[in-house]
Amino acid sequence: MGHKSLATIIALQRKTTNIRNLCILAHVDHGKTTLADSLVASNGIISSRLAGKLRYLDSREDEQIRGITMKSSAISLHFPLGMNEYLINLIDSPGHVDFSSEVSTAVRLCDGAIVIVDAVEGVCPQTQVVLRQAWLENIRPVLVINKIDRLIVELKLTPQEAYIHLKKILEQVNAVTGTLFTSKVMEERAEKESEKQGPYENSGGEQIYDWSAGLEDTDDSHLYFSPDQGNVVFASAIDGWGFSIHQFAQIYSQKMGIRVEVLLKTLWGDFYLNAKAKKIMKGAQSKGKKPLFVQLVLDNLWSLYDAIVMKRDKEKVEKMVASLGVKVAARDLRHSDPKVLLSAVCSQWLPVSQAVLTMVCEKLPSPLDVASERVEKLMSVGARRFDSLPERTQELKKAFLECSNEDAAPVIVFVSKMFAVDSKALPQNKQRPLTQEEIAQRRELARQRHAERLAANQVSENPESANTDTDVNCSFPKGQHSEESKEHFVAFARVYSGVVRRGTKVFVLGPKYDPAQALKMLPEGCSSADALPSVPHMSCCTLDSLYLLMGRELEELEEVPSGNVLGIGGMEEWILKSATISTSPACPPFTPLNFEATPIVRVAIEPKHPSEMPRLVKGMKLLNQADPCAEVLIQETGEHVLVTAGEVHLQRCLDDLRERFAQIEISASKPIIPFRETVIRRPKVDMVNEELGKQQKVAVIHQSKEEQYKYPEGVQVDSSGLVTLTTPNKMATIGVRAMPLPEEVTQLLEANGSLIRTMEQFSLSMKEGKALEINQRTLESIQDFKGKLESHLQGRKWRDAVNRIWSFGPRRCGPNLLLNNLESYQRPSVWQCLEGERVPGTALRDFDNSIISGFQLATLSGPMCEEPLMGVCLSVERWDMKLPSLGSHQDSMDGEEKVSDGDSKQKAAQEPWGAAEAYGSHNKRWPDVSVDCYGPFSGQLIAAMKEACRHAFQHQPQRLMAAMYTCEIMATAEVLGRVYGVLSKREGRILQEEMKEGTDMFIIKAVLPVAESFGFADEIRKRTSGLASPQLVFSHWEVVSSDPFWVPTTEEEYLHFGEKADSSNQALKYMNGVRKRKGLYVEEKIVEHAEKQRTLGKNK
Ligand SMILES: Nc1nc2c(ncn2[C@@H]2O[C@H](COP(=O)(O)OP(=O)(O)OP(=O)(O)O)[C@@H](O)[C@H]2O)c(=O)[nH]1
Ligand SMILES: [Mg+2]
Repeated sequence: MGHKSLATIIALQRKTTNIRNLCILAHVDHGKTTLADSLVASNGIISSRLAGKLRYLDSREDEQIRGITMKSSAISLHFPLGMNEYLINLIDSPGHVDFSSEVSTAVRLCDGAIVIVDAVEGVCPQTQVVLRQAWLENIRPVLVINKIDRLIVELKLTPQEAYIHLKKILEQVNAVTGTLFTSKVMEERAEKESEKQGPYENSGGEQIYDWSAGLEDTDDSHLYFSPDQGNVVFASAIDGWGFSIHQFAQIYSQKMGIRVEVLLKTLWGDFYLNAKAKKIMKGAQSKGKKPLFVQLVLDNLWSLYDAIVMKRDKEKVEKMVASLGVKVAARDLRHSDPKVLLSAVCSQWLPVSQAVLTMVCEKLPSPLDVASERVEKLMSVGARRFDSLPERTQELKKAFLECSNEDAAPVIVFVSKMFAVDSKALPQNKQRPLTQEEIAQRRELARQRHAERLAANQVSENPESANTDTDVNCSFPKGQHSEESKEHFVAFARVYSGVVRRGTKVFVLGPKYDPAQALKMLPEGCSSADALPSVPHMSCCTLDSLYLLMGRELEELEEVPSGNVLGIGGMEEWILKSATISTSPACPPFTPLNFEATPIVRVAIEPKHPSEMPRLVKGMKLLNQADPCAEVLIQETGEHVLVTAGEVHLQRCLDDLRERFAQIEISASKPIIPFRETVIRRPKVDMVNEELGKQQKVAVIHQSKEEQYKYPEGVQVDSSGLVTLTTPNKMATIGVRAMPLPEEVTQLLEANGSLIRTMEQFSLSMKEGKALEINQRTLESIQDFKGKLESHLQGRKWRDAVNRIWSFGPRRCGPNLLLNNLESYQRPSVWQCLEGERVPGTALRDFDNSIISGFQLATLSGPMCEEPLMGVCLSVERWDMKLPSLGSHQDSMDGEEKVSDGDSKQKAAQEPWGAAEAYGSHNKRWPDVSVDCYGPFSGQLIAAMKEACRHAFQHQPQRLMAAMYTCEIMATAEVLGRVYGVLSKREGRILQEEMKEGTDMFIIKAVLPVAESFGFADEIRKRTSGLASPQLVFSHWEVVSSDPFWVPTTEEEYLHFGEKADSSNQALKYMNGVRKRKGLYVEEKIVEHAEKQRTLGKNK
């Protein structure tokens, strides 16, 4: 990068109104990096001939080889427009689903986005996702419809057809925006409503609300993409052209003498030119006329392509070139590839960078235009609301809005990710081109040395040695080599307020930092330079290097004013993945990034040579830091596990580990596929779909009698499925029954994990005697959640179940329920927080917690293959306790007598021996009871509860649940059959198939088990010669229909499957796979009557 342009950029960084921070978002392969190339070329960083081919921002080798972007990277460009100069901080993001976390990190730092849509493929799944992400972050999008050349060359549409096609694409995009907008208005309205309700509730005032209100009086016209609004550009990034209708309006207003404003309104839409009347009229479609857009814009483009690419009509081309007034080099005219000529003409006539950057500068907001709504959203974490933050924190909102460059303004920086760079790439280690004086100086030095050497050797030679240049190179400071292998991390960040300078001391605030807590601990008016007491999630450090991000290169900077994107070096010790940096301790941590992808693919990693383990561990740590989405953990088995978002992401992480972070040979296990275990209702039909009639039932009963055998001593199962178990010391007996939960309930539980966790925290704090404050909005969602649960848990079996919930599991927030169906035991409900009057410290029956712990353990790993349970309800129907002191009393104690009322503990708290009175029917002191909570007995109870749950589970028909991906595949009719073939081979299921309008493509929506997905994308690509490439996104858990424990019992089944029934059983295969991996016992059929195969002819 030349010094001049660096100086320009540094100067522009201070003109906040002229800064645009934006990212390019799109579905995979819609041309983001290609477009970025054209924009980069406009600054002379790469040659315009190479633009579109180089993919400059794809700086990694694997990105170039695979042709997809994997990391988002930033570059700063300057752009003169009229009297103004603009600074564009551009971030290119990946489109592949596996890397959607990189998109989140990019979107957070921007104020606007260029959304690209492929003119042929239209709106694709990732397009919707990125539009949603832009929406969630409150950033404004503009649209580029790219690859229009494909409509001409590939689809061979006429201009009229192309116009209709483009209109449809715009409608699709606007439909997505529309849905997002309506949902937001609804949400806001509901929020306002709830705020209003507060005082009304007390006054008892009745409110009638009009449900459609809010939508009508909110102006949404600026949200939609429309060429006449100036927020749409039509382009072909690869051929280097692009335009907005403004450009054509300008051209034709001069030619035809129509005012620009009129043309702007009519160039896009149902208008046509009445040549006779010299007027623009409405109703082109109904009158069968050519719309203006076709006549004035598309026709020209089409004839240009026709002349240059299709017909190669030299004369016509020359005429056109002359009439367009562009200059084309003679060698381009003669070039054998017509595309060269095409881009030479087009990039002068309608340069894409001009069109896109003009739109960006005019339509996207500068950092100063940040909406106050966005600031509040960024500042309030989790359930906390902006107005509940400390006052000093709220004051910082002003700093955000002002985005001031004054020295007095507090520095606020957000780091959205850390990325690794080679130490060679750092500017301080780079070989800087020498200035003239330095070269002269060095030459002089070398000459002197040379002369000295000559004198020493006393050999007379020509002093003008030819080697001076090499000497110059050699005289670089040594000592870089030792550092070379070290990884350097650069923080990808943006300044929201103040000026960041090198050497500034700052606070680094982790995502869990709480300003309210810190402000209480820290002295008033302290700064990061003072010696301060340690505050959780806060550390102090000095910023030692600041960089301008220039794609593959970094330029060192002294200071960065607010509103700019920057890189910060030397932060690896303070920041893991993301952080907030500020000079004020009142600054809240920014809301966490919205990650769309769930990391689901896990592999265990080992070094090839065991001695290299420490390097692997170190390498994995680095990888964890360098990737926003990858997770690294050590499993209970001691394996080092890497969790990634998908196969491509996994591949990249492994490559990174091998070549960069660990630099050792590693071997990765096959992907570890997660499963869930569940129970279902007893099936009414057998495996051959025959109803289980009376006759066959005999066989089934026979079988279940055999099952009885499996239960160890002390476990009793009655015919209704109630499993009763007594602890080894015979002091407690527990009866548990397992039932399947309705599917909707499981989904509801899964979706509301964080609410359940809040409820759990509340119950915990109640137990400790304090009441945790939960804000109104969270309470409402809890109420809503409870209501939904009640509506799904209907029927005799579930009577009052919601109020009887004892706990959720595993980890106290999972998709399984523990119900308290004990007649005699009333415990505080899990919905405590909803109850008006709160009595902290309500006591529980002793050992209540042991029951919960047992349930947690049981749900964390089920009996089939030690995977977590899902969708199971365990209901406790018996819990008898015999206390040692009462050992002589043989009467069954059903709890009530002994532990009747809730205040036993309260009393116990007041007087140490009070507990005895609670057990007072015998008036005997039993001091050990409170102590015993920690003793071996609670352990026995936990174990008994766990066992009871497991047996109860096993008594029901058990099933595995598999994780499912959804995928959307676009394929042409010819390869459709092969796509189906691959899908059905891998147990996939087609959900939907439709034809994409205006093309010969089919869109297939399918679900596919994660377990079958490895190599799927590759296989599809190979089988269809690269025409179809699926994007796999985790969607849900699904019950695998086959029973892993199935053996033929009915006659029909014997008939169908034979005695051994050794045809493949999908569930059994999965289950045994997991068991084998975990080192559990696997019951496998050994070949029983093996016969040696003989080659009969020979032996006889
Ligand atoms: N015909 C045509 N092809 C294009 C155009 N723009 C890009 N391409 C091609 O589309 C392919 C993908 O382009 P990229 O720029 O890598 O796409 P991307 O959106 O950056 O892809 P990811 O970063 O992987 O999401 C490349 O082969 C380009 O040559 C265009 O305007 N017309
Ligand atoms: Mg790309």
